Amino acid sequence: MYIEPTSHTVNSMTGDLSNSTGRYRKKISDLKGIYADHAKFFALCAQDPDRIVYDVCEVRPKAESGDLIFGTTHMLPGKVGSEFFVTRGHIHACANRPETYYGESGFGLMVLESPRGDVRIMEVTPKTIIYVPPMWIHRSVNIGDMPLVMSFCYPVDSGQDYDVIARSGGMAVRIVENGLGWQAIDNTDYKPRTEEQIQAIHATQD
Ligand code: S6P
Ligand code: ZN
Repeated sequence: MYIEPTSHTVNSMTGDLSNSTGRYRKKISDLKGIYADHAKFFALCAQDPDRIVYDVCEVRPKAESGDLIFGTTHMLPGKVGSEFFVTRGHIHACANRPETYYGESGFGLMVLESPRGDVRIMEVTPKTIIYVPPMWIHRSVNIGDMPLVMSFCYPVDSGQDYDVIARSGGMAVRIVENGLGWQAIDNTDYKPRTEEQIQAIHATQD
């Protein structure tokens, strides 16, 4: 009648999680339309379409409201032109569901954007917890030259809306290498959300 408690070991270097219930991988060729430099993107895909950008390993108990999903994201280092490797990014389909991320190894950023276009950029370093509040679009970026491993935890009934970013022409900022380190630059393709689009996101809350 009660769910059995479980314990899981995180390999901070590889992101492997013991007794996980699922995993998936995103290769460079899965990430079309995300990066600004299309020519460099297609060149990378032609060179090695199977180049791994990130792996997710998770524990997903039965979908009962009130429960959690938790796991790890392991991102390889790399760039498309000057733009660092990123995850697809999303807002939770039920947008008022929050999330935490914990830095296991490597150096990264969490780029957050509110429906109205406010941007926050948080550094993800080992032993740092990042709180992603309800209603924020979130995307991870590996700004280092080694893998970035993070663990995460969020409510089981969150879901992911990946189109929210594409509908606006990307997130408001892109994270690029500038010779000294990382820099956030404006995404020139970005179209701020209309009031109607903002209200549609708000309407997903329960
Ligand atoms: C899910 C959570 C993470 C990401 C993972 C990959 O809500 O934020 O598990 O799924 O970091 O990112 P993405 O944007 O491809 O789902
Ligand atoms: Zn999420």
